Amino acid sequence: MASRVAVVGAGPSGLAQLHSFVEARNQGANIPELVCFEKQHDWAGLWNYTWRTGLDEYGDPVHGSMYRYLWSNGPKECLEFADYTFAEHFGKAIPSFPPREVLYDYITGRAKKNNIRQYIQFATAVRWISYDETKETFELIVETLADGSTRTEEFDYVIVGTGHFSTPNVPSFEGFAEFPGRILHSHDFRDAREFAGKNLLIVGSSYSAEDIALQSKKYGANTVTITYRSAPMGFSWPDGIEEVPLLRKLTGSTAHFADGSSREVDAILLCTGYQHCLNFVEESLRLRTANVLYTPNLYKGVFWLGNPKMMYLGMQDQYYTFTLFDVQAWYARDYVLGRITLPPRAEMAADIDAWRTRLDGLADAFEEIDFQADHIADLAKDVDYPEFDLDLTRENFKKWEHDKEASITGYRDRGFTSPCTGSQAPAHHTPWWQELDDSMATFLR
Ligand code: FAD
Ligand code: NA7
Repeated sequence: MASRVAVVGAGPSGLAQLHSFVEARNQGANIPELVCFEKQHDWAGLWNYTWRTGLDEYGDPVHGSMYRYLWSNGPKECLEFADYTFAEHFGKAIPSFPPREVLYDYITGRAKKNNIRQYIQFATAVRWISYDETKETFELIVETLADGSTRTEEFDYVIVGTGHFSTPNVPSFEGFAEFPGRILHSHDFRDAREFAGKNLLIVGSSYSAEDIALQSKKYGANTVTITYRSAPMGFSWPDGIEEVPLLRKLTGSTAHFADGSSREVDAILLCTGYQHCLNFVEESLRLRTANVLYTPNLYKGVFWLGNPKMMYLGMQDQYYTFTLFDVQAWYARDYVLGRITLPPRAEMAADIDAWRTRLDGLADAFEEIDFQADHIADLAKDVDYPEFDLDLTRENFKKWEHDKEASITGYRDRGFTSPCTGSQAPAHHTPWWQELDDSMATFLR
């Protein structure tokens, strides 16, 4: 039985980890000492909105990448906690695509129910994680941000849940240095109203590009041009949004594209994704990966191959989010509690290889959804995470993909069936494309 477990980060992943241990304790298990370090002042990670950009009040990079008026981009019926349903939290059925504040309330609602806060040291950043081979323990150097004091603490296990959508990937293009308008990465995007009346250029063709393009138009941008590197998203965009091939260069405020076309733009938004930044982890324990559905070197997507007492949660690209973090947390917990024994290293390596080979062969989003659902099933079969209808979530995600093809401005008006309660979500009272108020009070009205 371990004596001390460090959880780094109190976002949805870290909270899932703490919650899983408390659930085991509620069922009579002895649990180790838990210490969660969270560098922000509050919990829920990215869902804890901040107006700040750049550096925070302590000179640290701001973690937050979420923006005002952000609504869930997938159905809530694909991320529902199996042991804490939306119906339980809100006391009634709610529509399928809640705004950020509603999901924040839901995530923190479960954490409050189990009094998780007691384990978290806020405004405390982990600066370095290393492993002492002789003592067989981890050493964490942590900093209390308020006074800059540091200390070293020892742990038997470390579970890192620090997210990977906070350190922007920022490419440069010819002419950027002379561009007369604002150039920013989606990490620093906060309020679409800033671009009302403007002609916006968006670089990228994934979730951020899609959502920020729509949102900017919704809140008054004059035109939005989306420039793609590999392929266009290909949705039926509303008037004023258009996709063009990759940006070649800027001359002044004129953007020139690979197909020879050009247009005048007032501001440029780089929706070019994020980097996994785990620079507080010593080299031999540090995950290095692109944003993929199955990372190298993590057995079951969780256990560091070189030392499985070092665990990572939520490091994959994500169709599934909270459900994935939950089953990963349950699995990590059961390993720490000695309920699960991991196979020898060669077997773990072969298992990772098999998943990654399958990943290489995936043809489309539908196969990717099944792949990540299978990852969840692979974990869930070994732990006592409460049952829910995983196959229904696959169907929900696939229907969602079709809904987006049918109407990119209307897909959030659809309702889905809960994999936990079987109940059908009601329609929102106002179509998303017309709804400018994203407050919880208005959403739940
Ligand atoms: P995070 O939420 O990033 O939390 C990590 C925590 O670790 C943070 O609180 C951070 O402060 C802390 N931390 C980091 N470094 C340290 C350190 N060194 N020491 C101490 N603490 C540290 N998912 C959905 O399901 N639906 C959506 O609609 C959706 N929209 C998204 C929109 C945007 C713009 C982005 C960027 C992501 C979105 N996501 C969405 C995905 C999101 O990644 C997950 O929902 C979820 O927030 C991931 O949880 P996490 O705990 O792994 O990471
Ligand atoms: P993603 O999903 O990692 O996508 C990054 C996009 O940026 C992708 O379309 C890339 O093009 C594009 N990209 C990256 N580098 C470049 C350069 N140099 N030039 C042009 N385009 C580039 O990140 P997102 O921010 O969209 O989504 C991450 C999370 O945030 C997600 O969970 C959302 O819910 C919110 P590619 O297609 O590879 O050619």
